[in-house]
Amino acid sequence: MTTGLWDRETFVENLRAIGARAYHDKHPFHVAMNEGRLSPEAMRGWVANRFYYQRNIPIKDAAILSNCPVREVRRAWIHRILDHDGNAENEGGIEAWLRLGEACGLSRTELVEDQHLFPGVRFAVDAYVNFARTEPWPIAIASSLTELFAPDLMTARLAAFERFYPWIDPRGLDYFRRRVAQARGDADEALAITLEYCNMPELQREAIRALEFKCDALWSMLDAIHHAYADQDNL
Ligand code: AHQ
Repeated sequence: MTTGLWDRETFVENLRAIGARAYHDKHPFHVAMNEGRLSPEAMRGWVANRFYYQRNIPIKDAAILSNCPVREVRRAWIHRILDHDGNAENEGGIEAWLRLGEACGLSRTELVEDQHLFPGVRFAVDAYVNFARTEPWPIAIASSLTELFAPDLMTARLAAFERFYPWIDPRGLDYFRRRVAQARGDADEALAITLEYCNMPELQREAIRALEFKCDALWSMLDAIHHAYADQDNL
């Protein structure tokens, strides 16, 4: 990569190249999921462990807000908390994920009490929250740009759930149906902020490293889940 300031197109190209190489859509566990090769036990394990990620997203976003002195950015970013925590009108993503758990045969208690949480998932998610707490707010925002690659993955996942996992009550899939559009909007918003505020060579390189870090966090969550079910012959 060159040493000077990248123009917008080059910066976006370099960000997208990280996803093309390292986003978790290529992880063998997601490949197996989207090919319909996961057992109900492995699917339930993934739903239960991903709940720990989902419940920490608003905490991560509140950390970014608490570090950000720019009112315009806070006004744009703050919706992410209610997107997950919900309010009187909208149940929010955490509630929708609990319903996904019930649709897979997990109780709300099992998810809320993290009864199935693997150490590797806890550590990856906690590392992401701590990254948001300790990195400069534009760099923490850049780490959310994995969402540039999420809509295609979630669309493929939805199709796979409907085709290969009919035992999952389809009403539990509301989370993903809503999230495809939300992820597109989130990614556009985070990209605009990153392009505007990562406006020096070193900040652009830090944004690249933030996206690499986040891809590694998502990847290592799946490593822990994949390991737990690796004895199954189709994984
Ligand atoms: O459901 C996901 C979600 O709410 C978020 C928030 C966002 C962030 O702030 O880092 N990232 C993210 C992601 C969600 N789903 C993942 C998936 O594979 O279902 C993808 C993940 C992401 O791409 O970062």
